[in-house]
Amino acid sequence: MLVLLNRSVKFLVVIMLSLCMISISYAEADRAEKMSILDIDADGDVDAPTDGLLILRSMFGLTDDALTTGLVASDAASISSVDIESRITMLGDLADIDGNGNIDALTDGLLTLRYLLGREGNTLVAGVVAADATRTTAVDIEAHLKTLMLAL
Ligand SMILES: [Ca+2]
Ligand SMILES: [Ca+2]
Repeated sequence: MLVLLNRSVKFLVVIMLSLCMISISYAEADRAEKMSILDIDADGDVDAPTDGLLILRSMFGLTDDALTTGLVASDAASISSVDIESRITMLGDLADIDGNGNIDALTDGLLTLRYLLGREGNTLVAGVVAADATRTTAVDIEAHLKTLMLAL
């Protein structure tokens, strides 16, 4: 009887431990999602009205206050325009969404913003892909943007 009880306790401990492991790995996956390099204002979410517009404004050449005024999410960690600029710089060539070798507001910037607004297919790419782009189809462009949504 005691042996049986002992076994059940061990069994329970094993179950409890594996449940713990499962919730830990879920928590990690959650955190990883929130570390997208497109989360420019570092508030934990990738949003069109903040992160998308910050990227677009930066591609238009805006810096400092002109870049950030009115756009940093209210729940964002206090983040300076310098930090925001450096986070956008970190995107580097990844921000060349259509893959033509240049980072342009009217193509790459608008593609990013449209994607964050939930557009897909033709409504994502129509009119905003450079003539010399290497990624031209909605499928290719969505795939590239999707990788940017993932953690570094
Ligand atoms: Ca954000
Ligand atoms: Ca480009």
